[in-house]
Amino acid sequence: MQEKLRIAVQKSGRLSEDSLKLLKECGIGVPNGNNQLKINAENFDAEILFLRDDDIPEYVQDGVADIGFVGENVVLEKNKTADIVERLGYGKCRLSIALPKTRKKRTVKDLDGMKIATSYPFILNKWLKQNRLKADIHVISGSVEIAPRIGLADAICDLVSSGSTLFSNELYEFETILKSEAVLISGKKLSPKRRALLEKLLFRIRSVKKAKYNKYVMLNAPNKSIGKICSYLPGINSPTIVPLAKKDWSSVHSVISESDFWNVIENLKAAGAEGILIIPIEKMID
Ligand code: PRT
Ligand code: ZN
Repeated sequence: MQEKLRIAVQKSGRLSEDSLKLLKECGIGVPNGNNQLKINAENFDAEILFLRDDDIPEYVQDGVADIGFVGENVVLEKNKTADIVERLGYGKCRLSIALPKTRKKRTVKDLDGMKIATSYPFILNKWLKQNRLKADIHVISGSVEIAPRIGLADAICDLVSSGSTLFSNELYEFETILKSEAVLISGKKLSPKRRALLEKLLFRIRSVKKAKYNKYVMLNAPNKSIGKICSYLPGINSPTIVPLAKKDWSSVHSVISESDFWNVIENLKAAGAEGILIIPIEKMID
C-alpha cells in the first residue's frame, strides 16, 4: 500500500480554518468531508485526520498521525514526545495569570498561597516551580474565567487574545507565563517516505510564510535619486532597475519585508520616488 503523510488538524475550533487554508496555500486540497474522521487530500500523498486539539500531541506521539497542526500551549501542556518543526504565525495568544480587579498585586510573590483555577496545570506548575512559588492549582476544563466570581479560586491562569473575556469578568492580566501560536509538530519515527513528504510540505509552508511577510515594491524615480533609493531597499536580491520612456527616469523593483514597511516607504518618498506600487507576493521560492 502506498504510504501517505497522515496530517492531524483540529476538527472544529479556532485553528481549523487557518490550518486548512495553509494546506490549501501549499497546494493541498482538503475536500469537504461531511464530518468524516479521515479524508484523502487532493494533489498530495496525504490523509487528513480531524481531531480534538487536545488529542493531537498524543496521536502524533503514538504514530497514529505523522504530523499535526496545534497550539503550542497544547503541545507544552500535554508534554508528549513530538518535535515542533515549524511555527505557523496564526492562533496567537498568551497564557496569563489574571486576578480580580479588586485584588491589586505588585509582584509575583503575591501569588504565594493563592488558589489558581486553570486548564493548564502542567505549564502553570512548571512556572510556579521556576519562580519558587507555592500556589494551589485547581483544574477546570472550561469557563475558567468565572472561577473567582463563584468563589472557586483567587486567580485564574487562562489563554488570552483580545483581553475582552477578562475585562467582562472584571479580571486583569497580571502576568504572562507563555506566548503561544499554532505550530506544526512531527512524530520522532517517520518512515523515510513520510519524512520526505514532510520535507516537501515544510518547503511549501516556508515559501507561503515568506511571501506573507514580504511585499513586492515598484516605483519610478529620476536617475539621480536611484542610488539613494536603492540604499533603502536592502531586499533579498539587488533591486531591478529598468529605464523608463521618460528621459532620465527609471523604474525600480524590489522586495521589502513587512516589519519595517512604512519606514521604508516614507524614506523612498522622501528620496524622490513616485508612483509607488505595493504588490502582494503569492509564493517566494528560494
Ligand atoms: O474542541 P477542541 O478541544 O478541539 O477545541 P478547544 O475548544 O479546546 O480549543 P479552541 O478551538 O477554543 O482553541 C484552539 C487553540 O486556539 C488554542 O489551543 C490556542 O492555541 C488558540 N487560541 C488563540 C485560543 C485563543 N486564541 C483564545 N482566545 N484558544 C482559546 N481562547 C479562549 C480563551 O480560553 C478564553 O476563553 O478565548 C477566550 C479569551 O479570548 P479573548 O479574546 O476574550 O481574550
Ligand atoms: Zn481542546
